[in-house]
Amino acid sequence: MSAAKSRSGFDIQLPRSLKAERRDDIGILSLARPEKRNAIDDPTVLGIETFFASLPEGIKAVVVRGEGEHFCSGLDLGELTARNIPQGIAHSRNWHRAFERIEFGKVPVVAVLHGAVVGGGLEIAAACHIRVAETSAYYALPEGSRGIFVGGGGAVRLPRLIGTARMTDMMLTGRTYGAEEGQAIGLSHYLVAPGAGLAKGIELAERIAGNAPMTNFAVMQVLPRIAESDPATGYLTEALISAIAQGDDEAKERLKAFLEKRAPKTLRN
Ligand code: 1HE
Repeated sequence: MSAAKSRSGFDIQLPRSLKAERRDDIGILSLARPEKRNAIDDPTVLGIETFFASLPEGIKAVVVRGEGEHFCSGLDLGELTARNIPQGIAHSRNWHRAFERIEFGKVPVVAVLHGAVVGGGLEIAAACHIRVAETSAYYALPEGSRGIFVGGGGAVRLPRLIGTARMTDMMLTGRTYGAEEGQAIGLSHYLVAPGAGLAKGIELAERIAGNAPMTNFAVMQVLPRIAESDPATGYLTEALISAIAQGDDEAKERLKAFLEKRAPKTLRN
């Protein structure tokens, strides 16, 4: 374990496989085990949970990236053989807890993807709110060929992103998607040149950080729940959260700024 505070601005202990860095109100979490292609072992999962559970005040968005040639090769397969069934269930539940901290944590998270985004790596990416892919990125679910199944929330999140049929194909046939195909089917939101992902991720995180906090809260916490509700519950919840958001002082100031021509117009960017 290494203390992260003095160098990075984060007062937490992280395993060596993770590095945290603060750039003003943006946190950057790097998967930092490139010699194992950022394979995720138990300390890394716990470290991800700790990082997102203990984000300091003032961090308004986070970027997750991988060091080396690949974003993440998924579960550390070396650990797998040692587990029995109850331990396997507990292990999967650890991943669920950690990635829940990403999806329903304090701030929006931008994933910057390159190289292999496979297995558990794709599951982390799916838990993030925005995905930026470099053209080197490719996506796979090798669980099928390894005789196992996804265990990091992929069975819930990936069908919502790309559909059950595509996920079935990836798992049964080992089909991979390249970066352009991934962009076309909705795995990534943005596609950028090799090496340009981090800058794009930070640019997007800064934009997110500039939103009213209530808007980010509503988009992260309420929108996914509305999307999963029956329409009547969804409309009611939407009415409630939109009234709460617009009642906040920040919203009032932003609307006033627009009416007084002090705020930017909504132009094509
Ligand atoms: C690993 C892992 C790993 C690399 N666990 N050690 N994931 C997979 O099935 C993908 C497995 N990995 C690969 O297919 C390849 O490593 C890559 C395509 C990602 C990269 O290839 P390459 O040629 O750049 O690297 P490499 O030579 O294969 O790997 C370098 C080292 O990393 C090597 O160890 P070394 O001691 O021989 O140097 C590899 O063994 C090691 N390594 N990937 C352990 N994943 C919650 S459930 C989630 C379930 C899953 O994620 S299943 C999918 C697992």
